[in-house]
Amino acid sequence: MDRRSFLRRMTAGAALAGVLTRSEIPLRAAAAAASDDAPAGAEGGGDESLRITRVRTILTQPQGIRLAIVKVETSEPGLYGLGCATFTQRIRAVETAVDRYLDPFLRGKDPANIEDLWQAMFQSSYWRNGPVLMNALSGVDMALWDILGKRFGMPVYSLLGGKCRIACPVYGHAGGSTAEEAVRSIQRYLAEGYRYVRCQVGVRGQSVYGPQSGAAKLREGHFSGRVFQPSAYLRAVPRVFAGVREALGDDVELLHDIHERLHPIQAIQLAKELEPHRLFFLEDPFAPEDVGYFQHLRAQSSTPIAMGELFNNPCEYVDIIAGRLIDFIRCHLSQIGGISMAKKLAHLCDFFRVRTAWHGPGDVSPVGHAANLHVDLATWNFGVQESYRFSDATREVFPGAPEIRDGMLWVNEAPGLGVDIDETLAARYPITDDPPFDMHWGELRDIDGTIRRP
Ligand code: GCO
Ligand code: MG
Repeated sequence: MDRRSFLRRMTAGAALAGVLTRSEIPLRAAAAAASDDAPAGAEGGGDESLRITRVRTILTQPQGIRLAIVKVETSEPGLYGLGCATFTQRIRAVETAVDRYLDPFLRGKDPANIEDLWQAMFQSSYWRNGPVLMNALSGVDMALWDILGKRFGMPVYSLLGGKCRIACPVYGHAGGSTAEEAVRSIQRYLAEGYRYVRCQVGVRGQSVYGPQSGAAKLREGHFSGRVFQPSAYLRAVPRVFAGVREALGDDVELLHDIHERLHPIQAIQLAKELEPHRLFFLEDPFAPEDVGYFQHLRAQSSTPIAMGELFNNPCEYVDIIAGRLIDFIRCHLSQIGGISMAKKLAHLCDFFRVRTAWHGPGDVSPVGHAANLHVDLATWNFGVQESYRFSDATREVFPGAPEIRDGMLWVNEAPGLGVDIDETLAARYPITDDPPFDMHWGELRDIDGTIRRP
């Protein structure tokens, strides 16, 4: 192929199909340098003719939480990748984004061009960011890394630079309405070898994020559904933490999630009041809409701050990282762009001494937890990992799911992400569409009926 016909082919290809093959990307540089033909496959490695043949979602809920898996199939029989695209509250919208938009967009493309495909998917809707499209894209991104690892026989953490640690410390979820209850709950984790425990605090009569405590006497005229009063919660949390520290001493690392439930000035008060109890981190003190408050918090308290599970968009996190306003970034990998974006974000954080603590609740599938873990292993500035206990049913549906031992999460050393899905078993746990928006989110109110953040 001469240089002119090559450039014509590139222009036509880019305009009509958006296809950049692995052999064309280095060739473009060669063309710019006015060199002659380069042999196909000059960059070496892999099968040049490998193509994406199908992209589809698999929805399942073995543990009662709707999960969305993306499967990217290739032209090589048996070679496929899996990713997590779980946005449980809007799962049918993600399914549509993957099956109706990304599948036709990606068929015929080279699965090895991960960065190029990421950018192409990202630009392809023109209006971008937002949880539905980012989950769809992230699921594909993770699956492409999975394929790459399987193809070259390496675990994804190796492709990302190799292990910085043997396994990753995780935190468990404890809580109680009194210090005594919380201590008992934390001790169960310590007995299993955990060194980090997140402790949530129940308030009688209120629907807090975490442990539920008994009902309170209702007053006539008060809202009688799921009630949350920020000031009652603000008073309860420091009391419980004082008792927990006194009972358990300094060894255990304690964490707490405000879940953006307080008014911003109350979150600042709580960070100050918790200072004597030396938290490992205080999570989500503000909603993403209120990130402007971080500088006020920072000026008044040295309690370490973690933030990020609700972020989608670099505009939301770049400034608070570069401004040294948080200590831990805890984005949800499938909300921000999968492994490709997580590694960029981890590197950005590295320059500002911010550590990672990726979001790892039950509405991240075992494939998503594996993605967290592979990034954790390859990240020097790793902080801690949130963990979730998979049931036996979940482990059967997802063979190879990462395992917790002695308070650490262990990867299996299989190529790729190391987690598979048994589609026959997954089909035995069809997702429930009714109610379409579970967990009663959107129904939390103050006693006067005012909607509160979930
Ligand atoms: C956490 C989170 C989750 C979210 C949930 C939303 O820190 O683990 O706050 O529990 O509430 O993922 O669907
Ligand atoms: Mg949280």
